[in-house]
Amino acid sequence: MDTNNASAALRELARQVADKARECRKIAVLTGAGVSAESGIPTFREAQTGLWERYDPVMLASVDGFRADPANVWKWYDERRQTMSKSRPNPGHEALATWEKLVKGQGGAFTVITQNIDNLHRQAGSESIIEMHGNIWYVRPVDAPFNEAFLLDECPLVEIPPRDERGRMLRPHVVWFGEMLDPDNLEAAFSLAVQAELFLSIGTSTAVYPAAALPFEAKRRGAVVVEINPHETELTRFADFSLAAPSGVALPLILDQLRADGA
Ligand code: BJW
Repeated sequence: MDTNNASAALRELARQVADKARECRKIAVLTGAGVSAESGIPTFREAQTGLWERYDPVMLASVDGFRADPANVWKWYDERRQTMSKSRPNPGHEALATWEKLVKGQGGAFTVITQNIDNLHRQAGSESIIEMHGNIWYVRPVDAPFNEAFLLDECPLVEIPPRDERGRMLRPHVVWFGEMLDPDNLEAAFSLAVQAELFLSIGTSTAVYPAAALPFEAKRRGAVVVEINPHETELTRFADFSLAAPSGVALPLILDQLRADGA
């Protein structure tokens, strides 16, 4: 579906969201794997196409899995790095970056809180970004704190598992199941959610905590909550607006409305 084929109902919802957005100075956006689906990066939990259909999350996205077989986990990340290196931002990423500029140009605040590790929001031009689950292009020595992360953009990797110059084994700078998130990121994300006047939850199954708590927290503190997702989630019935469409279609429609009205 492209924006030309969007239904009248979707266009009307986009218009209503744009009307509401115009009244809001503090906007926070939570994104998940669905935002990057149209860039060719598989999501996690979708039937048939999701990564967890083919891979065991306990073995590949947990510390225990990494300890048991670091090379196996690194092979999976190396494959995903190769896929992501060929992926480009799609119209959904681009619309968010443009929306941020519009809002900031008027003195407002606009932040993308992403669960994605693929760097595509930054590539699209978003500037205020919180990467809750890390970044696939960064690594750190096993057992080292978050602030020891550094860029390792060699792709594909020559050595698996990779090591630093002191011979220490490196791990992807991402957050696995059972691991704490970077406390600074977590605090910043919740602070944005409680202050937001408009909170958008886009392309996420709203199934993985603590990120999944953010839209509910925003709603509890009075934000208007918008969900963009072709499928229903736990959030859908709590959302003030639910746009059942791909983000690469729905976000440009909202942006068109904002621009048309000179926002
Ligand atoms: C489209 C679309 C299109 C398709 N347009 N949409 C309660 C409270 C707190 C914690 C827990 C709790 N219960 C359980 C926990 C523990 C656990 C958890 O949440 N488990 C759940 C499965 C229940 N959480 C954790 O372990 C977290 N740590 C933590 O809580 O620490 C404290 C603690 C420690 C010990 C014990 C207890 C607490 C860490 C979570 C880390 C998640 N890591 C991963 C991997 C990251 C690295 C990597 O990518 O390799 O993060 S797992 C995976 O899920 C990845 C994602 O960021 C995350 C969320 O997935 P997402 O983005 O929502 O993707 P999908 O596939 O689920 O959904 C895609 C959606 O897009 C779908 O809805 C589609 O319909 C839609 N879509 N195309 C728009 N074009």
